[in-house]
Amino acid sequence: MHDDLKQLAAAWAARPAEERLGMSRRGFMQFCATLATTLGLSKGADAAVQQAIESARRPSVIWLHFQECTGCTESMLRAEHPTLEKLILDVISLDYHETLFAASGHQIEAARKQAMAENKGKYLLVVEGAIPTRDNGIYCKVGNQTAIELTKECAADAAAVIAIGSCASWGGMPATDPNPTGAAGVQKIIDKPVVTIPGCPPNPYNFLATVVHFLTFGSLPATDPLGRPLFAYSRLVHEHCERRAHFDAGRFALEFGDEGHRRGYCLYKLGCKGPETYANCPTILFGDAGSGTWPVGCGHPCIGCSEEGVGFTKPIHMLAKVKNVEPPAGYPGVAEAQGEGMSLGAAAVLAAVAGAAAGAGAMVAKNLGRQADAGAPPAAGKGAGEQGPGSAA
Ligand code: FSX
Ligand code: SF4
Ligand code: F3S
Repeated sequence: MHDDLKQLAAAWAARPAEERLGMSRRGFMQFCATLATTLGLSKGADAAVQQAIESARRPSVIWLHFQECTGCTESMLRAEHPTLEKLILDVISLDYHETLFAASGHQIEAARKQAMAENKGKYLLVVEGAIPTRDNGIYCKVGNQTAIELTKECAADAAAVIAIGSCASWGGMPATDPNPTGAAGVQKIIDKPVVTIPGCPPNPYNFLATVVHFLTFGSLPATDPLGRPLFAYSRLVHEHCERRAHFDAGRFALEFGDEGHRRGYCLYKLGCKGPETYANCPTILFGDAGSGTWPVGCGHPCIGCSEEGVGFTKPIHMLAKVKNVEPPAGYPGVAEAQGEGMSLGAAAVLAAVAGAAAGAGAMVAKNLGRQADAGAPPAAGKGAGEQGPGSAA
């Protein structure tokens, strides 16, 4: 890097974190606290998160792209929360990213090798997109190396590996039958543990919280056997869906546009895969646009985009297998009005927080998107709904 640029970068890094991130001090501290809660950390851990984010030492990130639509990166960049893109670009040192880098060809490949050598054993490897395995992986090459070769090479000296999106997690859309290229997830290619953040695209806050966990503790968060962080994927979409009361009461939309659909009834009979899909979509929401901004909230059945064996595998309108069918101890309200959502950003982050904190808190998050009226439903009690994937029926 040119000396002037180095000085500029150093001066920028020396500024207070909230300034770098374009936030007030209060907003920054609140953000750290909510991320700590998102991760299910114990009381007081927000100070550690704050310290980690404030630290000028940014981990080097090598971000590979293979068979995919680039939606993971796009959704990350399109997040409306005022600080997300700044946070992700400021808190980490993105040293290689094919779609965001201005450089190309030998220049960018040299940058990747240099970043890997300089940060040996310390960098984060993020893989976006599936890896074709058929015919020695010839269906996806970058810089004359196959995706298999690149993944192995970059994973060898990585401190941690994150597969972002369903494609990198388990094959996703490119692995749809008959899967002509033998598309597979990162876990099939390397022996190291891989944290998977499935979803097509995944929620950027789940990725962000995972990175912040790494920054804070030097390790990745606890996961289920599929590598999914428990803070985000331990519950079925169905468990915290705002239409769940209609499911329990037997009120279903039977056709798009029918009376039940217009009234916001349950979409199970239109093929909603919420009952067999583990993800925090109903509580974390998308696009920082307030309540209702997730597939079911918009009136479309969940297609199980994050769940291997469901998304891009089961026909969209096929009925879902209903997991965790035992009734919970407490029920959400039946007839409360949907609110307009709280302020931008705050809704998404707080929803992420409470939603991911695993437990009754998820209902709190959903309620944040409603108008603060007295008719808010009670929190879900402990019951079958408290079980994670390992105990699924
Ligand atoms: Fe696309 Fe990412 Fe889907 Fe895949 O997302 S949004 S096809 S999960 O790898 O770019
Ligand atoms: Fe919500 Fe779908 Fe479950 Fe109905 S089936 S309650 S729409 S997740
Ligand atoms: Fe995907 Fe279903 Fe969530 S379609 S985005 S897992 S609601």
